[in-house]
Amino acid sequence: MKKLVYLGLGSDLGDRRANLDAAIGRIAELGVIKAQSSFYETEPMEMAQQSGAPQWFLNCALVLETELMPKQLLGRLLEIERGLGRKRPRGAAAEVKTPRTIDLDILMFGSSVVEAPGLVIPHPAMHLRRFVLEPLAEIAADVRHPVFKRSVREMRDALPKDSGAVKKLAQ
Ligand code: PH2
Ligand code: MG
Ligand code: MG
Repeated sequence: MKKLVYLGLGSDLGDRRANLDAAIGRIAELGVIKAQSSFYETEPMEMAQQSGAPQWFLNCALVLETELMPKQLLGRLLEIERGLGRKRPRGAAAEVKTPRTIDLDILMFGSSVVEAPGLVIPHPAMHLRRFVLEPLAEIAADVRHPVFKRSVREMRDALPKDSGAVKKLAQ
């Protein structure tokens, strides 16, 4: 059965735009991309201390129509991340967030709620993140969070002022 899936993409390492473009090309093989947001330069949040000024992220959001099930989709997204050079630290180091060539997050999967080891949908932090909600509101403003029952627009408008700067780039 076809489902509409909402994805968040981010990169803060290497050629960020090329990384996002390559990821979008690969994601298009998993179904039909129904909508793509603008690209946003976003202030890094929750990242490990970096030497020098931390690199800002490039973020965007997609709506993907796919026949894949959540676990299958996660597996394919992780493959794409690895293919684009994403290195995931193991053990204790996995707890701190370090720069990544590409990060592909399932934000919502239709109105499904999933809580499995390694996969929680909706993404547990999506409602707190301006770098997720601004791009997503561009393409899915009226979609409702299946747990909080609030629309993406409502969640975006409820973010505190200091939830990180985002700058929409011209197309
Ligand atoms: N992703 C994170 C942590 N912090 N900050 C921004 N601006 N953009 C991101 O995509 C991002 C982040 C964890 O995946
Ligand atoms: Mg993420
Ligand atoms: Mg991720």
